[in-house]
Amino acid sequence: MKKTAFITGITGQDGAYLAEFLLNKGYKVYGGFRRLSAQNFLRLDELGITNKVTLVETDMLDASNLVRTIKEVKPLEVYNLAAQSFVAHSFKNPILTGNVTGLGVTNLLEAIRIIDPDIRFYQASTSELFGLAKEFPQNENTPFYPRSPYGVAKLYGHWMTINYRESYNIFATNGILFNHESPLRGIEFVTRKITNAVANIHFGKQEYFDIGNMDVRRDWGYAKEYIEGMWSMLQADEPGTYVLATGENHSVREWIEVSFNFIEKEIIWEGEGEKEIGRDAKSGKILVKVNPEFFRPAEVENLIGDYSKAKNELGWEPKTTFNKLAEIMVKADIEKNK
Ligand code: NAP
Ligand code: G4F
Repeated sequence: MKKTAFITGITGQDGAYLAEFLLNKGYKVYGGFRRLSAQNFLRLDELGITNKVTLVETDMLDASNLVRTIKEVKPLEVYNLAAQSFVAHSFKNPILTGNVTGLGVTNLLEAIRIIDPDIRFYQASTSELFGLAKEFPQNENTPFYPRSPYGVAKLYGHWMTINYRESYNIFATNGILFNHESPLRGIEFVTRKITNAVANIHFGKQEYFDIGNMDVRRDWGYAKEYIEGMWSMLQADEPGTYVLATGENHSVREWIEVSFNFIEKEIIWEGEGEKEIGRDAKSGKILVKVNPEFFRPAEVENLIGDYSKAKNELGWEPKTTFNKLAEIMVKADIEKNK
């Protein structure tokens, strides 16, 4: 008989890739989506799998709906990927973020506890838990210090997952994933914002783009590889916590420079702080402008992950380098913007 998985947040970047991966493994895949005034299956459409998954109307805010869904779907594995996942937005919507990204986890865990505690549960934890990081690189034992309403909400979800494991013996696992990107990444996140703008500039559709703090550093990997790690975590003998990362980090500034290289432009930086700009070395045209609108009330300056536990216990390793990831994303955006 086919294994059944339920993915919350199937319309998001990771949800779409995970659905594709599980379908290829022979799973029957159910995906939770929110009712919106206009449907949003763009990523599933892009992967050509909208008709291969069973879409179920769910909202992380409605516990009764989650109980009904778990009862009807009868999944063997549940992947909780739904969240208000944009850190900047969480400063403007802290209560909504707390409800969806934090309490939503408990709504789902309660549904599992009530209906079928043998379900294996994956919680999408995040490197944002480390925030103002206390050690470098960060691993499963590094102390947490979240720096945004999003980070705090995820910390709550992280600990609830551990609590349901310890209190009710549920196979409940946390994946602490560092930033992972792809051509399906939301346009508001910095990597995709940049690769999309670079493609627009290439075609003369845009002159320049605004940016926030370019000196922050992130450990960026390729989303398609990270969702395989999620699946591996639920196939392990025991539930636990695993970091997935690349073990390398780079600044936003480097991401900009590398992305422009693919359209054969070199950036020369001028000025400082809010006055900084990036010019095309050849034409002298301004291509990048710092705009304080994109600064955050509190910043996570520097993250870098140690994935050795995942490597040793799950055999998981990242494969795509920083340059290759930028190439994949710039090329995909050039193709889409043609
Ligand atoms: P994403 O693209 O923003 O997707 C988030 C998903 O959550 C979307 O399907 C969204 O639906 C859904 N959602 C939002 N509010 C909801 C609600 N009230 N009820 C039901 N669904 C709701 O995020 P992602 O990049 O795929 O990330 C997947 C998960 O991993 C998230 O939990 C994120 O916080 C976490 N994470 C991501 C990264 C990363 O670098 N990508 C790293 C660590 C952890 P709509 O399409 O309707 O908005
Ligand atoms: O791309 P970002 O918005 O991602 P952030 O904040 O690291 O969060 C992402 O990764 C987390 C894992 O660590 C996930 F949990 C979370 O759900 C999300 O997927 O910003 C990255 C960095 C930040 O420091 C931000 O201040 O880039 C900086 N940045 C500079 N200029 C910008 C911009 N970020 C955005 N989005 N837009 C800018 O113009």
